[in-house]
Amino acid sequence: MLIVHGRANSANVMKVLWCLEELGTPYERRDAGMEHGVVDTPAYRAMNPNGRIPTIEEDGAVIWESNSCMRYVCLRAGGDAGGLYPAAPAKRAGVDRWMDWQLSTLSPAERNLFWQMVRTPDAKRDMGLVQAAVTASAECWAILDRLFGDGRAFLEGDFTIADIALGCFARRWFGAEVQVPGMPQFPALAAWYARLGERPGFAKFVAPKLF
Ligand SMILES: N[C@@H](CCC(=O)N[C@@H](CS)C(=O)NCC(=O)O)C(=O)O
Repeated sequence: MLIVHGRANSANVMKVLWCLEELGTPYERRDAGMEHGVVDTPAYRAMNPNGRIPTIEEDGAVIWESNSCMRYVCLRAGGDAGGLYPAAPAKRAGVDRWMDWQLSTLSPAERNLFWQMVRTPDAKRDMGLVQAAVTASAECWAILDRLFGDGRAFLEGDFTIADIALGCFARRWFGAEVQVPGMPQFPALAAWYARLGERPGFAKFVAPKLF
């Protein structure tokens, strides 16, 4: 049985759960992280020396980094995982680049919007950090808004794990929980986000209230 370690309200865990749902893969999820602890235990650190979530394990194999977890889940499904992870080199690289971009560019830019608005008590919120994160992440989302301006349905045409990786973070841009005055509108991006909302995996794991 494939085991997913990580609390379900983590964006990076959501990616893996949504991906598993798309594939219909059976798994067991075990809470870890924040109020659940676990991540600092020697047993967990032996699996994942970063003490971060998610970590997945199966038959002695251990994988961490959420995007690598999604790739593993797709590869074990075989073929192109029903289109989620295309096999043709140029198509696969197209998917991979958006997943790398989410990690390297989008996440550092958007982090303080989520953390300040959702995880920081009102009295301690630093609106300077919030505004800086809105500006930085809007530059990233504007890139995708322009991309979707050509009428494509998903990042690389058909739905892939790149849409899952970015969709979990788009939740942290469009969600009512993070709205602040002055956030730019991105109509083409919003239309893509609405399409993601039609997928059962999004509805089940990503749509619930952020906390
Ligand atoms: N780049 C890593 C980031 C992992 C990460 O930072 N996860 C957060 C949750 S989204 C975490 O472990 N937070 C500490 C905790 O929950 O205790 C990945 O994509 O898996």
